[in-house]
Amino acid sequence: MKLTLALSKGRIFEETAEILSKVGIVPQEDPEKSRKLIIETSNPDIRLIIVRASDVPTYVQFGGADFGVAGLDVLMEKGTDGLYVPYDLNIAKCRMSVAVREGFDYAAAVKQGSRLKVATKYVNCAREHFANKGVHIDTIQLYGSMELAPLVGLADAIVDLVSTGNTLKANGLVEVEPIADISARLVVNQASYKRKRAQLQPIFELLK
Ligand code: PRT
Ligand code: MG
Repeated sequence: MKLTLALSKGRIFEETAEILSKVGIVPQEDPEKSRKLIIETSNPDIRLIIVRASDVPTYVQFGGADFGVAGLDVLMEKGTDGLYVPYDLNIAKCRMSVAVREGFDYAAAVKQGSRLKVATKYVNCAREHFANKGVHIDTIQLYGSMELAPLVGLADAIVDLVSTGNTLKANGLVEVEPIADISARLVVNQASYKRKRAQLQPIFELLK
């Protein structure tokens, strides 16, 4: 039986491919160069599909892929219904944080009980984080370039991923509160896990 692994382009693909290649499973094309969405590997029983990072859980949940690699940020935001999430792969690490414009007194705003406008791709995570703090927020859903929102007055704060902090710095923003440590997780289709376990388990051991 052929196994299909769902990956997103960029850091998830690169870091997963690096692990796979150590055990001789080598992608036959580079998704940054090829337009192909289905990529065969040197192992005839394993193929890759290339999807948006936020679509990985959907493909796996509905059986478009047997397993996949998804950021914890995506899983926190969309939930893990219908997925088996066995391992932290410890790759694509970063943190989810609250950031504001330099000079914006976040602590004072929180203390005063001000209502904050928060721009983010992660509206569910943001709502939960601020609800736990007892801070009222209005969320503004964005799909990218969140760092811009406080600079043009769209929002008081953003909830975004930070790794080196260079993007925030380059845009005059500061990280004021960590929300969660993020890394990539293995996600598995529950039916595949039952039917193809003998084939999947050795690959899990390698990835782990
Ligand atoms: O691009 P697309 O909308 O399809 O999806 P995506 O942007 O979520 O995909 P991608 O490939 O950028 O990220 C895939 C996964 O990598 C995310 O879901 C995270 O789990 C993980 N990851 C790890 C990161 C980062 N580190 C990261 N730094 N994802 C995004 N970033 C971005 C961040 O959003 C910010 O814009 O990088 C910028 C900050 O980086 P620094 O180093 O300047 O702090
Ligand atoms: Mg991206």
